[in-house]
Amino acid sequence: MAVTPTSEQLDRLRIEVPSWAYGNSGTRFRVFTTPGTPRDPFEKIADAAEVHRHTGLAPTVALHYPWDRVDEWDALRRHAEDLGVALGTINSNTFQDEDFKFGSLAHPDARVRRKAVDHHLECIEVMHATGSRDLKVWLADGTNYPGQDSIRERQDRLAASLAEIYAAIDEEHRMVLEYKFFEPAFYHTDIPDWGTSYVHCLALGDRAKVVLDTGHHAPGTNIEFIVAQLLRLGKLGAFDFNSRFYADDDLIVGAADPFQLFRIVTELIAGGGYGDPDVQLVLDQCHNIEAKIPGQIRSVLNVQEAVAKALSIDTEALAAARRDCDVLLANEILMDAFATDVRPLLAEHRAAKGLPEQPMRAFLDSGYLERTAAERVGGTQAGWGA
Ligand code: LRH
Ligand code: MN
Ligand code: MN
Repeated sequence: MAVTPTSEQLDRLRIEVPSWAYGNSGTRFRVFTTPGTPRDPFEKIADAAEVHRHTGLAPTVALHYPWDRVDEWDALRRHAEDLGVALGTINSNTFQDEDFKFGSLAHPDARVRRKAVDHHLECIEVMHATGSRDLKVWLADGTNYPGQDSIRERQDRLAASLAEIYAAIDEEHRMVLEYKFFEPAFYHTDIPDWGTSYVHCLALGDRAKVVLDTGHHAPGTNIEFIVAQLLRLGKLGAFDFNSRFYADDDLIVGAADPFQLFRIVTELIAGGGYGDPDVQLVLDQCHNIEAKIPGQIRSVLNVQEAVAKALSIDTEALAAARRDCDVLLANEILMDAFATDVRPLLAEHRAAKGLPEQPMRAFLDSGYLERTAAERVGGTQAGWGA
């Protein structure tokens, strides 16, 4: 039988939402626009604040630089605070500049590497102004054809570039390094897997940690194993949550495979990462065809449901079944928790905190979408294809 999570356990959930989820996005075929799309970072923050207002789960917003660039960072920071949220992770961007066609931090030309390192130094300046803790580095670096460049030399250049950036972050900052096994490079990428990210982080120091984006693995990869291992090693810095059917689809987390999400958060909890501010849970998604704020609300609620189910595992009974090597019982205990309908419990939990029991309904009834659609004309793209 499953157990009931306490409200103190449920209260430990914090999810960071990405500014780029509120902008228009699409595939390489077309970007469809949505009425009321934010026209600048201030409006993106306002939209993100709606997610937190209705769910109480999303107190910080990740920025992508220079997709999000403002003249007055202080003003953006105050704007966020006035709306009850804070600015979070700063994501660097080394994939949309003409100079980065053949790579950035691993590029064969020292001039280009200098430019890529300088971009990160600029991101660190932004972090000072926004009060952010984490610098998230994801690189599009890699090659398309065997022989195109030396895999080994690219690793050495990458290590040197990362070391220079790491030396520039403050004591209270962290560098979180994301891996991805393909795209936009298709033969090899320079940080394809958690192991490669891990060896670079290990060389850099304690404040360098691995980012696990759930859409960045080969099909069939056991992601919860990676979660368990990185937690064991003290090197899991953050998640980028999304779901995928085929490639890096960036769909709503928990939409494609809710059982996988449950297994991932089960390992997160078991490994002591749940509620630990050093393991940041971030969404990295695009809402190409669905409404964006509701898409984000659905996402954080999906994570909350998965967490509540994982907290419903009878851990004592599970430990006993494992000791007895009772395979079927251990599996049944886990599946009991997964099969539990946690929605009534979560509605009660929200009501007790003065939040709407049904956040999605409350948001749709608030008139925010209609208001912003009337007020905002000419919303911007998230950055993809911009
Ligand atoms: C790359 C990625 C990375 C980027 C984001 C927009 O696929 O996951 O995290 O910063 O998408
Ligand atoms: Mn990502
Ligand atoms: Mn991605």
